[in-house]
Amino acid sequence: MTKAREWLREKSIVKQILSEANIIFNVLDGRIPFETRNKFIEDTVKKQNKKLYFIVNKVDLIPKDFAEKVKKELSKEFPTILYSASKKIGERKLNRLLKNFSKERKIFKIGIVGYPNVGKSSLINSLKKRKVSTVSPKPGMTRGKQLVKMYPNVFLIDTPGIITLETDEDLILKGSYLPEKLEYPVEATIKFLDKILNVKPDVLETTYGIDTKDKDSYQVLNDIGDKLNYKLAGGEIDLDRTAKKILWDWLKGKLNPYWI
Ligand SMILES: Nc1nc2c(ncn2[C@@H]2O[C@H](COP(=O)(O)OP(=O)(O)OP(=O)(O)O)[C@@H](O)[C@H]2O)c(=O)[nH]1
Ligand SMILES: [Mg+2]
Repeated sequence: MTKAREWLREKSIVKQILSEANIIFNVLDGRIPFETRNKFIEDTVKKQNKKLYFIVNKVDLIPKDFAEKVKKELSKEFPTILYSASKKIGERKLNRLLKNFSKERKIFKIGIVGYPNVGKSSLINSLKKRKVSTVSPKPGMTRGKQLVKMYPNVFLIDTPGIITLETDEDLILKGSYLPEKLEYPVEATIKFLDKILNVKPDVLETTYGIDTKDKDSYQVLNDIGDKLNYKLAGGEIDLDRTAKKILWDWLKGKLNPYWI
């Protein structure tokens, strides 16, 4: 479980950023848009009467029809823009929005917030068209906040990822936790595989070239380890190493299940 003290600290960082910014871009991972929403952020923004946009990032990793469905659902609550920082999808739309802000006679500070690893820093780099912020598949890359000027009156604020009080295993499912920090990577991966087997077993088949039919998550983990040839000295499959590899593939966008 993330420690209560950590959560309180995070909460105070969000509060500070949310009060400093007058517009919020809440970045979501397009593969798991609903799980990377953060009720605390949304409630705070509503209370402060500020404008929030959902930026559904990484849409290059999901099918178009799924992305459209996500947009339709999310738009019921906040304006939603489909985006890909790597493939430049949605960039024109977002640039136009920033340009419109630049024509107004007031300062716009846009807080770029969201879970770790959803692509907040990547979004800023793609809008700025150069590397102003460090990007990494390692969740927790960005530590402090950083102000990036887009126009004389328009600024983006890069922020550290924000989580809520939840278990390490839940955070792993959100791509927001370092596999190396897990006490039991195999257990967390089993839980992750259970979820995938439930909603998108075919991605395991295409990513690892295994068969999932009538198999449970433990067998699937074994089969993936076998396929990767991750073996211990005695010849058994190295489940620990296999588990971490699967989690890293998820963080790196190489294993891409998706669900609403
Ligand atoms: N395929 C794909 N990968 C992306 C996209 N945007 C970001 N990534 C990858 O996602 C990972 C995390 O990106 P970051 O920009 O560092 O994410 P962040 O939200 O700033 O992460 P923290 O600073 O750790 O909170 C990196 O490996 C990026 O290359 C995208 O649109 N598509
Ligand atoms: Mg970052």
